[in-house]
Amino acid sequence: MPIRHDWTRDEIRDIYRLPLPELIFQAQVAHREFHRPEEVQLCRLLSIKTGGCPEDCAYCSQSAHYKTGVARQELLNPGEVLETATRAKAEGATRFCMGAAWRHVSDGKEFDRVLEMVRGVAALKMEVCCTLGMLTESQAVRLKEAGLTAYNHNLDTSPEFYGEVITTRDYEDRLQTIAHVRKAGITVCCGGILGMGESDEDRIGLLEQLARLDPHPESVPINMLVPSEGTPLGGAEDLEPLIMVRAIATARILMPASRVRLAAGRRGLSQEAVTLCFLAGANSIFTGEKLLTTPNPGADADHRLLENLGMRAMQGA
Ligand code: SAM
Ligand code: DTB
Ligand code: SF4
Repeated sequence: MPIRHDWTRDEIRDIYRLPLPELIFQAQVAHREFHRPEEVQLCRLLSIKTGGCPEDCAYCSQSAHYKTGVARQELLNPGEVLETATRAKAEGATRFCMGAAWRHVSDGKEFDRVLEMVRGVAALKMEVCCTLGMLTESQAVRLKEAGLTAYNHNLDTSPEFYGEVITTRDYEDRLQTIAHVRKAGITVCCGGILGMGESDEDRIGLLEQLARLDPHPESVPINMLVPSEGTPLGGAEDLEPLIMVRAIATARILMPASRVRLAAGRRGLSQEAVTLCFLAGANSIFTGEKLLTTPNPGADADHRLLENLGMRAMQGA
């Protein structure tokens, strides 16, 4: 099957609404054309600067707009970061992602420190990813020169629902940063969050935006909301897990060559639901006790899960 970038909303809706066995079958066919179905990439996240973010993302424990109990933490030292990355590599992770609760990157000492972290992680021969908020073209170029593999910047939801979740920056800002990343030759990691009270049509709208990017994002994280007390979405209703499965399978069919990540929210999914996500084409997870600020299944549990399924962690460089 050729890789397409001209998917229409109607086509995507038809895929998303297929009977589940047919949807998963089609996702499997797409998956096997581009990936080994028994392999899952293990990625490790680290929050390098926590809390106090000026943005008002309604799901986020790190927004300064809400009282969430997340302790603020200034930018870490490269030494501490490299220690965590080294440990993550020993636990089987091949990708290390550093997140900062910034609205955008500011030039100066702090950005220079991030560049030093990127150089250090790249020297460990791991894929290096950052998510630092909005980025200019020249900042993207400097990150690329430091050895950055990927930049994570999510569209989060459909353009129609976006305003219900975030008011401090718009969809167009997000697309701009993604364009800067692409232009600098860094791979794009871009996805969204499900379980924020959006409709099926919003989930289809998000997938449409992602699948119409040309090239597709090399990495597509599908997060399930981790409700954080104190945020406007702290009391959101639990998402039906099969919606994660449908969204992942649809993403797999639309963007067959991309890595689809079952990102946040695994603690809220049973092993069986996670297994269905793998069958639907997810081929990456975050490992380690913590995501950025919220708990995540530990590396031991993940290795046990993969072993039970007869699957294995993707090997690194
Ligand atoms: N501040 C940067 C930004 O927003 O671009 C980077 C960090 S931010 C935490 C990265 C992504 O994590 C968000 O775009 C969102 O999709 C996801 N995320 C944040 N909080 C979440 C939560 N409580 N549950 C699920 N996903 C979440
Ligand atoms: C993404 O899409 N998911 C990761 C990563 N990109 C940075 C972040 C998930 C954060 C979950 C909430 C937390 O731990 O604070
Ligand atoms: Fe800030 Fe990112 Fe959280 Fe939004 S998601 S409040 S930009 S840290």
